[in-house]
Amino acid sequence: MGYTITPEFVAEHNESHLPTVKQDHDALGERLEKRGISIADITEKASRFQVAVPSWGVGTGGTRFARFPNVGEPRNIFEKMNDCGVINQLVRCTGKVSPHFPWDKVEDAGELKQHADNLGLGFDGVNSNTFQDQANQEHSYKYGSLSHTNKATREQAIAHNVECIKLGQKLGSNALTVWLADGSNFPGQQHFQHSLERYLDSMKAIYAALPGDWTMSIEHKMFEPAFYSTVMQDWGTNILCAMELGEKAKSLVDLGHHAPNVNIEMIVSRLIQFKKLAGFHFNDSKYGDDDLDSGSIHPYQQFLIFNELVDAEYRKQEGFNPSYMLDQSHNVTDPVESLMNSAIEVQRSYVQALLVNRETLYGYQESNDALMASNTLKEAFNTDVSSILVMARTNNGGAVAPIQAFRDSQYRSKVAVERPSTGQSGSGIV
Ligand SMILES: [Mn+2]
Repeated sequence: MGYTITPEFVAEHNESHLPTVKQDHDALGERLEKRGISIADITEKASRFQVAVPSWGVGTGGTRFARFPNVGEPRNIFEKMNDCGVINQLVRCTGKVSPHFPWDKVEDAGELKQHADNLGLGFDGVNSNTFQDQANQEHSYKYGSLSHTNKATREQAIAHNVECIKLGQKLGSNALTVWLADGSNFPGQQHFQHSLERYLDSMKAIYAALPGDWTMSIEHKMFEPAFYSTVMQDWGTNILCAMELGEKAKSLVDLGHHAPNVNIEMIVSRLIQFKKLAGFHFNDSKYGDDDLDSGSIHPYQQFLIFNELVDAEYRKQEGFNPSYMLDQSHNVTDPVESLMNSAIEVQRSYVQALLVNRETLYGYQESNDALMASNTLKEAFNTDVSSILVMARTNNGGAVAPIQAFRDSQYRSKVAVERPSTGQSGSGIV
């Protein structure tokens, strides 16, 4: 099982902090009460919030130029699960892990499921990988996979996705996320319509293999690795394909997969309206698909996205059941620390959005009071909800200060002894 942080260690870490935390929470409770908000209700909702972590997120990522490995990196899915277990133990809002195949493929899925059960973890959506060639692969994906001009290559990519579904079923997952790197680097290189037709035909074959209670999450991305055109490039193409494929196909929003300054919260609203929002890959970015920690660059944007999500929840919007996940790459931080930080920041946006007085906002919208409508959102965003997050976490057995607790435990240096470097890692920017 490897070295792990014990509940006793967490309890000891919490002990000295808890009286202050309670005071802060009570003080915030009094202020919120004046705004007609029950802090007990909000804290309860916060404690039920969940965001999944990606298996590839616990390894050090890299850029197109280099990768700088960290000591004590997980060498396989079992060690990745151990790290994810520590994350959830300290933050208590990351109970599910999203695996990526074939990186996380194991001989015995039952053994992996048991390992997850022992750590109190479940599995989120499974991810296929047709953006790189595997050893001994018959057909190369150099010129595409599901949309490739060659039928045998497409069939190989379809078979891989179907295999991912079967592996996911054994792990208790109920979603397949398909991100496609297919595209072109030169004008004229690819026939736009024909390549999308081939993609759709392939996706129909995968959809046919999808169990009844599964979701097919389609992930779009504007560019990279293709630099001129991408087959599944934006939410427009995404929702069109999801509609064409059927009810179980929905669109996944990765925050970094849009052009700078795009109004992502509005895309989210559109997807909600047409019952096509599969969920999210949360991360942040300054320039492109930077995969930076959630809320590190544009926390207000993340809040505005949650404003749409909480609004849909408030209105009891039909067919609204998105799944939340982090999708990041860590080059200069410890991945466990960054994932904990991001999970907390995503949870923070959710809690801030819960503070928006919806009826007041609707009133300002109806009377065209632009300034007060905006200020209603700002009031919620500017409220420091840290004590709610701490209380939600510790009520569930988590740590008051997860990063401090992680550092004090010396987890990384202890597992480094058990994990000599292999020089390989299933991680990257996806
Ligand atoms: Mn993603």
